[in-house]
Amino acid sequence: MRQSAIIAALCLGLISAPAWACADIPAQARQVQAAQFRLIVTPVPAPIPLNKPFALDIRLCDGRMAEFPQLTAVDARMPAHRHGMNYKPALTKIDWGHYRAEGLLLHMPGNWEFSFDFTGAGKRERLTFSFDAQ
Ligand SMILES: [Cu+2]
Repeated sequence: MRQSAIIAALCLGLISAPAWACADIPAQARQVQAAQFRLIVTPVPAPIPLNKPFALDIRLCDGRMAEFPQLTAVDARMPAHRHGMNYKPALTKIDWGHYRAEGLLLHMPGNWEFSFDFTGAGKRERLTFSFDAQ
């Protein structure tokens, strides 16, 4: 009886805990706070290179895993120049709240805005951060 209660508690803990320790955030990661979760984006390689392809490791933290929205698109554009990238990144879902975007390339120096589009619970949300490519 006692043992089964402990096992049940462990199972509940595993279910509600994030798949990834959100405390282990790389120094090169960018963080964006949303209403229901925190977005953590780590470039690979880091820092983001200019004129070379790179990937983004994308994780959701601090929320209930079961309520994490789906990441549907990742993009980057230069607001001042009104253009985007010349390549469309490929987005892969690795695990619940864990994604990888491949094939991004910033083809000129200056201010870029990264965007992350989420869909969940019948609503859409876009999170962004800016990056000065040099
Ligand atoms: Cu530009």
